[in-house]
Amino acid sequence: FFTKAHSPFPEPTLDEKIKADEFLSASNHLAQFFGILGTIFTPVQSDISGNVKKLGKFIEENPEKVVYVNDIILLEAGVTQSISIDALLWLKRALEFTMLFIDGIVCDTKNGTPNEDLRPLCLQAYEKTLKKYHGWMVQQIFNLVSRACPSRRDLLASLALGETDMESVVVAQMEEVLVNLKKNVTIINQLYAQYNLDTEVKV
Ligand code: EIS
Repeated sequence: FFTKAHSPFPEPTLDEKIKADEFLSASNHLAQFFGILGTIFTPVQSDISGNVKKLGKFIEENPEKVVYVNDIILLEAGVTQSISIDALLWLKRALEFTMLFIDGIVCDTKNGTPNEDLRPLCLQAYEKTLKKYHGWMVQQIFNLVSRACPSRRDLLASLALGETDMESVVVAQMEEVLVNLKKNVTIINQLYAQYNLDTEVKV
């Protein structure tokens, strides 16, 4: 699932630009990660693919103006209630959550302390990323949904798409994905900070 052949997150250019089409296909691919976790996570998958669709539409409607994710922000920074700025912000937050969750799995594995119960990692990632943007209601839903978090063994098996004895391969692929994913998220965070586009509004 995490293999390189599948849409990887783009390596940013030297001047810190992120190829938009590659970023969106990689994000869409990662959205499917939640589908693999089980049907209860389908709303998460739809939320992320919804963000990706809106951004894809913006790119289609602005041919030649958007090559990089950076272009979307530059074009829309001054627009009040820009759909694209909102979609990218939520997409970035979902990626940040997923990134920390996967990073936790990789780190625990490397430290020789893998834990079958992944819920603590899930909750830690949540505390650090999405929680403050969620109102009481959504926090409760998250809490409930996180109980369906698969075990480490089941997760790694699902991500190996049924192949057995692939645990170390999958973890290595996760580590590989994290490299550019982190770079992409960092750049988007910098741009949102620079243009003062981040918001604390809760859903
Ligand atoms: C954003 O979503 C949209 O993404 C954005 C725009 O519409 C914006 C509004 O300004 O809202 O509310 C979303 C938020 N997204 C905000 C949460 C979605 C997660 C789904 C929650 C589950 C709902 C289940 C409902 C079931 C009710 C059942 C009741 C039964 C009686 C290992 C486990 C971890 C899983 C969790 C991971 C979460 C990841 C990401 C979520 C991102 C988020 O917080 S826009 O859309 O701009 O494109 O229009």
